[in-house]
Order: sequence, then structure tokens, then C-alpha cells
Amino acid sequence: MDELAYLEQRAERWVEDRGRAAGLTRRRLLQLAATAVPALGAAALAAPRARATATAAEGTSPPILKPLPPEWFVNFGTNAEMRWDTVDFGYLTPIERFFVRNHTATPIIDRRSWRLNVYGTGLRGAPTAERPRTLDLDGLLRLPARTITAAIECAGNGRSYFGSQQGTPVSGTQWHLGAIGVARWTGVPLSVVLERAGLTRRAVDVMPIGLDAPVVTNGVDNGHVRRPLPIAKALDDVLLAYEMNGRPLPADHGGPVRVVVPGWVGVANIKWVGALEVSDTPLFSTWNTTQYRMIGPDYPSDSPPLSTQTVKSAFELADGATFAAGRRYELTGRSWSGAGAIAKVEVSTDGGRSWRRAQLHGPDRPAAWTRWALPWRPADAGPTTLLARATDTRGRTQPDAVPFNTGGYLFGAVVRHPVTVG
Ligand SMILES: Nc1nc2c(c(=O)[nH]1)N[C@H]1C(S)=C(S)[C@@H](COP(=O)(O)O)O[C@H]1N2
Ligand SMILES: [Mo]
Repeated sequence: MDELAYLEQRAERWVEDRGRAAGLTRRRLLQLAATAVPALGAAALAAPRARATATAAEGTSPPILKPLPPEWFVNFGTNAEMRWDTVDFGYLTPIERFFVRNHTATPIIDRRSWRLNVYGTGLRGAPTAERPRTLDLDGLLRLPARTITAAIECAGNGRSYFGSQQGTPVSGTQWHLGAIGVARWTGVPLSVVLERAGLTRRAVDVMPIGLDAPVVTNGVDNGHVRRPLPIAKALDDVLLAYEMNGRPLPADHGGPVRVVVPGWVGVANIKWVGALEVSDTPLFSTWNTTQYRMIGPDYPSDSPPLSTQTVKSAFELADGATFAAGRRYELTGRSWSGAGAIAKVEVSTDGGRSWRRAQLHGPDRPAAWTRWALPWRPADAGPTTLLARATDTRGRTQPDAVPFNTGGYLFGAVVRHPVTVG
């Protein structure tokens, strides 16, 4: 279904809802709607039908479908990060500026054949993967919707600084700080879908599974991208999102439907979700066992799977930017935390010798970011280092350095930003 057809479908539903409130029958409404209206889908969670067809972006199509102009993105192939030095938008990251992280390539999912298959031992009657409870897009659109503002940030955001700042390089995408974006997500609370699917009190884990191609690494087929959520988080604030910043969720960001897990590492936010396994025993995949855990000399061997994001800050400024001595500037940036809102941001313009409080402005939400600004009149010519250090409302402050981990995850140390005063 193209975007126009989708919007028509949304409009139809709106007319239906208002009509029902006004006591009109569905038949009468369909007559009133001047357009030819296709039969609306069956009740939510009806019998299973065809599975969604995912067309892998094959052959010549690139792994990311949207344009990646070099002034907005650093392009890593299957991944692309937002460039902080050209950030000129307001609180929300526009869709065309939002970073992309794909384990393989963006698939094109047909909205009409998309189905969410829900199964497992944590549901009444323990439906199997072969005979799941299913929900189509129309059914999902009819369930009560919620809109939230939340960041999605890759667990590896800032990974390059393990090498450049701490002298312990880690393999993997060499993100600077641009593997984050903040959007408004509209969708259905996961709790609503789980309750309707017959959730029991025995359920402990919910594993959303992506429809993108299985991930093969070094000859090992790890299957579809999937990662379990503990039932407490799944029932708390997780969304099955079908809109991003008021638009149908675009293909690169998981359209038609993705999971949004506020405050948690990016990989929890499964894109192109096609199934939910609900289990009365713990679930595992490579994404919560061999990957996305802290492994290193300073971490216990049984460290838990990553969940909440750490505190970070970024300047809206190029590395090596130049300033004229004696002129007045305003330094701007953003800070964020997965655990709370931002309580304060301190900035140093002299390599960390002295610090001043930046002025926070605009929304200051947990699991999203907070904008800040600080006036600066550089005095002396020469190189210097800018630093920004945030503290969240849980009292977590960015440290000067973080212990090494082999995945290069959660680089929350204060980033040293070199500039030149000329
Ligand atoms: N199905 C699926 N979901 C996925 C991924 C993926 O490759 N496949 N990548 C994950 C990772 S590691 C991140 S950081 C986020 C990135 O979301 P974005 O591309 O919308 O920015 O999606 C997550 N969800
Ligand atoms: Mo990620």
C-alpha cells in the first residue's frame, strides 16, 4: 500500500470512529463516504492468514533506501549516522535526518499482507508459531493509539571514542555521536496487543522478531533479528509504532510497524516486526547473549543483557571547528539519558580546567534529549578542547573515562571536542 492509500485508510477509520460516536451504522457511513471503500479488515486477532511478504532490497538496491546526502550523514554502508555539525532542526529529528542501523538491508514490506503473528507458552492455549494468533495492519490501526516522544540510540553510539580517546579501539561501526534521533512515535501499546492475544500471568519474556533477512555472520545463520524483552518492560511503556513524526513509518525505520522501547538500547527497538513470541520461560537470541552485553576485564562474566541507555552529550559543531578570538559565540548541543530527564549540563572551553553551567531550553523529557546553549567569547588564539558533561535526574553524571568492553557499547564518558581559536 502506498502512502496515499494508507492515509485514505486512516481517514476512513477516523470517519468510522466519529460516525460510531454519532450512532451511525457502518453501512450508512460507507455510503456517506463518497469514495469506493474496500471492505474493512476482520476483527483484531482473527484467524491467521498469509504471512507478510518481505522483498529484500536485492541486487543494485542499496541497503538503505532513503537519500543520504553527505552534508547530513556519515555513510557506513548498511548504517549511516547523523552529522551533528549540520544539526539545524528543532527538538525532533526530521525523518530525512534520522540515523539508520541495519543488520542486513531495508526490506520492502507490503502493508496489505503484513501480519503480526503472536504465539508462545505465555499465552492462553499456548498457540504455536505454525498456528499463531494474528493481527493485520487494519486491526492494529483500530486498537487504542498512543503517541510518545522518545529517542532511539544505537548501543554502539560513540564507539569510535574507545579508540580515539581511550586508546583501546573496538571493531564495529565507528560511530561518532550521531547514532541517535528523537521522534514522535504513534502506535499501540504492546500491553494492549498482548492482553488481546491472551497473555497469562506465567509469561516472563516477549521476543519481537523482525521480517528482514536472517543475519549470517562468519557462516553462522543467526536467524531473524530478534531480542527478548522482560515482561515488566513489555507491559510498561513499549509501543508497536506505525507512525513517525506524524507520517507512516518509513521503510528504513521499520515500516509498516516497529517496536519502540523508551530508554533502552537501539537493538531492542525491533524494526519490521512480524512476530511476537510470548514465553513462560526465558528466551535467548544472539542479540541478548553473545552480543549487546558488557564483556571486558572490568565486567563480570555473567553481566546482564544491555537495557537502559547511558548519559551522553554532543555539541552541534564540527570537529576542528574554528572560532575568532574576541568574538562572541553561542555554543549549542544536546544531552540525553535512558534513565531520566537531564538535570544539568556543564561545559568547559579550556580542556576541562573550568566548567560553566549551560542553559537548558525546550522540552526536558526522560528517554529523549534536552537542548542547551552557552555563550562563549574565546580570548586566546590556539587549539583548545570543548567538553560537555551532563547529569540526569537520577544523579548519573558522565565520567572522564569508561571501562573498556569488547563490543564498544555505551560510551558514556565526556567526549573531548577539539577546536581552534584563530
Ligand atoms: N529487524 C531489525 N530491527 C532492528 C535492527 C535490524 O537490523 N533489524 N537494527 C537495530 C539497531 S542495532 C538499532 S540501533 C535500531 C536503529 O533504528 P533506526 O534504523 O530506525 O535508526 O534498530 C534496531 N532494530
Ligand atoms: Mo544498534
